[in-house]
Amino acid sequence: MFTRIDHVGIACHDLEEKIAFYTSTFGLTVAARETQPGQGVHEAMLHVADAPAGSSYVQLLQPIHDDTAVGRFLARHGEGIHHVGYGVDDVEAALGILAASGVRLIDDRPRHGSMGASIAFLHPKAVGGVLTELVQAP
Ligand code: CMX
Ligand code: CO
Repeated sequence: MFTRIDHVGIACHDLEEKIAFYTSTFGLTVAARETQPGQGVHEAMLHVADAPAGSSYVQLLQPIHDDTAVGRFLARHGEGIHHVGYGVDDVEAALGILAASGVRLIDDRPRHGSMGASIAFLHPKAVGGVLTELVQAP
């Protein structure tokens, strides 16, 4: 079902500070910067590597305000890994298979994600405490 790890989502208080850290310390490059009001985040995708199945990224996430998914996460857990995003060829097909096998979905249909991707989330309580995202690249 999964073609690669597309990205690891990391929650932070200060996007500029974390971009500076990841670019200067690890030599990553900023592939995209977006504000996604529907997800409640200011974000940056930092390119890590290319592979035959597609590229992989670190997704840095700063909440637009406290009453958002990432805002609540920061209040509870502090900064750190927020979710894992896996590449899939067909997000709707993957959701159908997972729903049929009883996995609790957050999204029963895809929504718009970073860099034009089609995405959907699985509930962390269904995945051993790991918020899990399916990513179909455009
Ligand atoms: N990882 C693991 N567990 C998480 C979690 C996360 N990222 N976020 C919340 N939880 C857990 C909480 O710890 C809590 O557990 P307990 O009940 O055991 O204490 C439970 O989920 C509910 O917590 P909450 O504060 O009430 O959480 P929310 O109301 O924010 O709902 C969730 C949680 C996962 C349904 C919500 O965050 C969501 O819909 N996320 C998907 C969208 C998203 O995260 N968008 C930002 C990223 C965008 C992108 O990647 O492009
Ligand atoms: Co993500």
